[in-house]
Amino acid sequence: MKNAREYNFDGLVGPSHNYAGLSFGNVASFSNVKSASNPKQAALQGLAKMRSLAARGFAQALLPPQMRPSFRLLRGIGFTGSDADVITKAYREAPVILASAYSASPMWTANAATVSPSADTADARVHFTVANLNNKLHRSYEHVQTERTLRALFGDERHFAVHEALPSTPAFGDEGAANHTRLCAGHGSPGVELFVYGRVEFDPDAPAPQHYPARQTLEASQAVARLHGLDGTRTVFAQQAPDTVDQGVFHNDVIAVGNDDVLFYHQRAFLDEHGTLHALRRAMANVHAELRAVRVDSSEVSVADAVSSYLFNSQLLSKPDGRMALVVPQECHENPAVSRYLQKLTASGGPIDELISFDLRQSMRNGGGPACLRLRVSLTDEEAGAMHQGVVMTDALHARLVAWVEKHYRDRLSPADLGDPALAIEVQTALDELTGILGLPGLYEF
Ligand code: SUG
Repeated sequence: MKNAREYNFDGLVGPSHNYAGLSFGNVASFSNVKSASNPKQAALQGLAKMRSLAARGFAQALLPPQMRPSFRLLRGIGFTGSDADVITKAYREAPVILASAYSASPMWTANAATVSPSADTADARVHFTVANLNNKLHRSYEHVQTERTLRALFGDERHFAVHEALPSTPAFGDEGAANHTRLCAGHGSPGVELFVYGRVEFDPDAPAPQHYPARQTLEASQAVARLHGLDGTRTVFAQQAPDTVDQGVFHNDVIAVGNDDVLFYHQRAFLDEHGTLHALRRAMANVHAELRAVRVDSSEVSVADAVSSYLFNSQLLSKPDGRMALVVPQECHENPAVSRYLQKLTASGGPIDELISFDLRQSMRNGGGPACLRLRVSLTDEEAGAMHQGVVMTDALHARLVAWVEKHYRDRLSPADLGDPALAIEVQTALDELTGILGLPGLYEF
């Protein structure tokens, strides 16, 4: 077993963070449509989480925001002229598409890619498959920059393999790590990879949600497992309960989270709860680990409470004493049933004995909690040394980024502001400067 640590790569919120109601099936996104956002506060809230977890000794890094608006998207659908012309025309004729081109959704890096650590893969490299996010227009073009970013950070092919996104078609709907969990005895030893999907494209009889879209297909999950060279005896595929998706559980990480040998999940997470646990236990026996399942009953926390509080969109982090901390959004304390449950959980003598809460309200209003905001990458010491170092969170980087945000970000962005061509120039100026701070020249295709 090698010495390995889990790095959390949080998405740095971009300067165009806004509420455009673009994610049908995501209750928060729909509820806050067209309200004004505060990009400055959003970025500072995210940075505060990163700094605080780094200060606790957890390995913390970041993924930079993407360039916005996407002129490639806007010009590709027929808006012409100068950049200012393109924005003005798009705002007049297709404001929802302009909002899609301006979306700061790459902040939810749990959807950037699926990652398999080197302990699990056939060629002993860390594998990344960039998510195509093809279910929503505003996320469907993220993969181009995400691939570029991951190659800039993990360019050393002796240690890392970055795969481009799967074919962008409904059969291969892929939302990345939000539907993937790894269970293991320790980060440096082989683990079991659990892929959770919402529907099956090529089986018309398979159950599927009726109201909201299932964004991840079995076919996509299987493709990622193949690309990463995973061992079939240590890979489990499980379907989400379709009626739970219909209640707003648009990714599995809204209803379950795993870490080391612990799976913290809601009773209604999986279509076949017992079958899923059985498959996990059998697979974990192959890596000499025993599953510790922490099940939350509907009688204690309803699916509706789980969705509104984002209890399961939490980070489960291993502490040096072997216990685990649950990183929750503050909304969990504001929901009486969830707050009661959490008090009981931490006093139960089980694996989770501490809560760490953050105010992530700006992201939460678009349906993104602590777990959405981070991509987990387990790295051996050698691999950690081989990645780009400029994105690793330190006090010094935190201070520079706070000053950068204070300088460039607006504290109010309303839907009408997206029609102002000056915003595009502000975003470009900010991100250009960011490449210098992070030591990533050429990160963006201007
Ligand atoms: O894809 N919201 C994101 C939230 C992603 C949360 N990620 C995880 N659960 N891992 C989404 O639905 C809203 C954008 C808007 O409406 O402006 C949005 O894209």
